[in-house]
Amino acid sequence: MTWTVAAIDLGASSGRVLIGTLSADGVLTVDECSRFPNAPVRVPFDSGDDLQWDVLSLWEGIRAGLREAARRGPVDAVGIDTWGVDYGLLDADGRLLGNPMSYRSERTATAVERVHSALPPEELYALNGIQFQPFNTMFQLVADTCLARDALTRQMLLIPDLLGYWLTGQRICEVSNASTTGLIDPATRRWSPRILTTLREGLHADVPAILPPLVEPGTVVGPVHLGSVDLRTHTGAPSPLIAVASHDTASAVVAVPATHDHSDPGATFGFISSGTWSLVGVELDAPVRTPASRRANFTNELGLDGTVRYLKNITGMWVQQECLRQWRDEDAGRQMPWPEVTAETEAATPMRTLFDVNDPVFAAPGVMTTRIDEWAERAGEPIPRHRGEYLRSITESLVVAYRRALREATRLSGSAIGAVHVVGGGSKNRLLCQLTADATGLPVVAGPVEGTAVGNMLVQLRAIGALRGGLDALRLVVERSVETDHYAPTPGAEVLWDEAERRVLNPRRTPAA
Ligand code: LFR
Repeated sequence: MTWTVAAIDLGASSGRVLIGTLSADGVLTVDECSRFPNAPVRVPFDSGDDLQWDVLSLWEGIRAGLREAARRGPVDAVGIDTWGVDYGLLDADGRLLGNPMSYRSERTATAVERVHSALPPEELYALNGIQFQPFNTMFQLVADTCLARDALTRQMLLIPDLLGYWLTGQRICEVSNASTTGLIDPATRRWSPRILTTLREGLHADVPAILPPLVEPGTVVGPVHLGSVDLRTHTGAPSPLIAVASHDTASAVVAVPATHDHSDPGATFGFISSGTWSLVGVELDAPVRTPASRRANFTNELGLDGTVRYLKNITGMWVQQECLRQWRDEDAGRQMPWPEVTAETEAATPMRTLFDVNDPVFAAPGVMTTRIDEWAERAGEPIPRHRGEYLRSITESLVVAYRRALREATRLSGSAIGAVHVVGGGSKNRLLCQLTADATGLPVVAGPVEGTAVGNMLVQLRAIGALRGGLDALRLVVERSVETDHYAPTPGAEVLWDEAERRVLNPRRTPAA
């Protein structure tokens, strides 16, 4: 028998509904059913502006996508994955109190200070193992306690769980995404009592009162109600919503086709989930919460089946996406086509300008070329002269960050990496993958490009009994189903990247404060 599941997969720049069909011989095929745009929207208030998510247009996109899925045939299950950390607040009737804020909204500076004065960063990291990011949910929630809507708030739902509530009426909090809140103890996979008490008693932020019950990925949430359209399984029952590994990165890591492709059997795999962000790290059985890990800003997010995703957030394709947006605006709406982006990147002089992609100056939306120029000027790097040089510099600077993160992940976790798997959009970027192999001296396996959706589907398929086994069994399905591209490191290339890393880490001139 064949099984069909629908994955709702929302990223920071677009949302999709995809259909996955598992054939009788265990091969998964993925078809896009619908795609809709997503971007944080700048909205003014009395003394400034916020970046908010247009969650209602996402909801419309999801409903239209599911209707299309139902039109194509039976749907045995539905699952949702999205970016992490952000949430909606509900009142006592379950009504959404406003658009969810985007993690790119700069509104947490005071909240970070307040949290850190109650729980110093070292103590916090020893409890939650989560890298410091000013947008971690805990800081956003503390910032929200100063707003008028706080008085009305009865519940917090992370984005996938909010959409899941709208589809099923059930309120839960799936644990892989909950780990991005900074409120979870990654060893117990439960809310951290110490953190919650400190927020409530030390900061008068009654966060514990608004948290829904935690569930592990694979939990059946409830039947999906779509209003006028019936979503039905092959047996005619209402299609269930499955809580998948709802943090997009967690789903992407499920879909890494790593089972037996390492030359060294003692080695694990490194992963790069490459999209708007690049999430770079290794999969572990237990969290690493050492002081060295905190200083390197590594995070212990939770994965499927008790795993820990030990990784670092790297500003990924974001800088390039913002440059392309900027050039489109400057060119009266003309979008630079992909073949042109690739050709100009490949033609530009290698290693001309390098910068630290993780510098917070690149976090907010806006004109990136000026920020790259300023960074380069401060660091004594040449300023890019044309688009190709900007694009090349972004790609190579990303590779420097990948190499560094993979080396740190190995050192800090004590694991050896046999191969690096690139999943997501970046897996189609040949230059990025080859340079990653060169810079790390490791073989790179690229694909699936639909990593997040594939991981989402695999967890659904296992939950409804269409697949059995652990992560290895799920990853075997990916190996069988997806063609991957393989890149071998160019002999001797690694040393060039030693110098590249030095230029980024120790620029000739000290950047201005
Ligand atoms: C990737 C991602 C990252 C998270 C960032 C913000 O899409 O989910 O893992 O740190 O978005 O939520």
